[in-house]
Amino acid sequence: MLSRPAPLAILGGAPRFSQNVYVGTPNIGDRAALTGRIDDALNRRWLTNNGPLVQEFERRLGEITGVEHCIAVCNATTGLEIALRGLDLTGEVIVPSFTFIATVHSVSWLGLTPVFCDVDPVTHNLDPAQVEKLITPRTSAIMGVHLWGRGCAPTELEAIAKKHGLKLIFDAAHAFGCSHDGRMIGSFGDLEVFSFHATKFVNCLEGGAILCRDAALADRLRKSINFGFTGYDKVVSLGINGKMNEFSAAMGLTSLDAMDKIVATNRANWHLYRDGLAGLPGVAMTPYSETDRQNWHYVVCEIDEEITGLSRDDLLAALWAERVIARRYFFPGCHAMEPYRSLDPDIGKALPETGKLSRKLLQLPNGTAIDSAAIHQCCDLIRQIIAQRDAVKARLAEHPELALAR
Ligand code: T4K
Repeated sequence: MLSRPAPLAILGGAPRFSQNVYVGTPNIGDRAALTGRIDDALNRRWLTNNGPLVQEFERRLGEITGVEHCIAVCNATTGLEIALRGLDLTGEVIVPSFTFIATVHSVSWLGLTPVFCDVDPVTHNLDPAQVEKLITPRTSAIMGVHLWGRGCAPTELEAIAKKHGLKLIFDAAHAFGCSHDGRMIGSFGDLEVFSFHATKFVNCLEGGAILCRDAALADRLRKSINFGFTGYDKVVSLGINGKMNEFSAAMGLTSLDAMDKIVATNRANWHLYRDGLAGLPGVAMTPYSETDRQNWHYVVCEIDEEITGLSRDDLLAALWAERVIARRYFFPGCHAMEPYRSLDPDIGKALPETGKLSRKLLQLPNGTAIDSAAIHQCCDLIRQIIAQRDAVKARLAEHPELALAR
């Protein structure tokens, strides 16, 4: 006789997991190698300011991406700000709203005006045709984001930038280790910026890197991450402190050693989710190219409420009750957050695809911290929650405190 599945936690059962299962649990790599590197740094008493581990990390980034100039920084957000400043931009920068808030804040932080552009519903990335329509005499740059590590139409955007005499920057926070049409991400546009935050598949605790192919630009950027110093007593330009420290580089190098294994795990997990959710009406996995290099870090699902009969947010609330802390990146879109929301309350009307995606997508846990049994449980839970949608909706209507903020 088949046993009945345990009641869902949102309906009063016990949570399926005994502790939270997160999107973004860090991959650690070889602890002994990590602590060995940290010990070496302590023994050297050289802890930051272009130390040997940072230099090695930069070299390794160059080998992986094939890009000549790789500048390690303390995080990607600061990297974006330093990069934008280094390009001497003015006026407006075209950006997606469907991204992490750091993309847009980096533009505003410099006193530039972010101009929101809608995304393509299939790629989730900037739609080049819409980008071109937003170019004005005030536009100085386009900033694309390779969301989920999938190339943001880089060749089309390079052509548009060239035609209009604009700078082109990529927020490549998600895209380390990925390629587009055979060319490594990191090598497109005027420059690209990776994130190595703890939640990224290769991590430096906090960290990032700016990559570019122009030696003069690289030289300028390198000075500006260190206050504009060129020697002990000599400052030649405006600068800030954007340096990566040695512990971060130790973590980054250890992470790079494990990179191939992490990618293989991510990829295998992604396929387990795909198989576990196969044939479930209204739930579609966002695919990755099997021909280009991918890091398979984000497991993205599109929930079609018309078919599932349950909204993405109600599904998420039920998963959270089970201690599966799935996410709704990037709800509600940057344009709907402050300060942008108050600056132009109607801008959402020009961003219909951003609005739709921000209500449909969810991301599931991936990485080396989750095993196949947990992935099977997550898939099983999604099936059960959708099968019991009427009870779930009734429960959330009775207990709005269990629902996610809209
Ligand atoms: N551009 C884009 C497109 C980005 O996605 C990001 C960052 C940036 C720029 C800026 O890069 P950085 O300046 O950060 O280098 C997380 C990350 O914090 C953020 O780096 C990332 N994007 C974004 C997509 O995800 P949140 O708001 O989801 O929350 P957070 O950092 O609290 O982490 C999520 C979950 O991960 C936690 O709930 C628990 C788990 N976690 C987190 C940390 C830090 C752990 O288990 N252990 C940990 O040590 O932003």
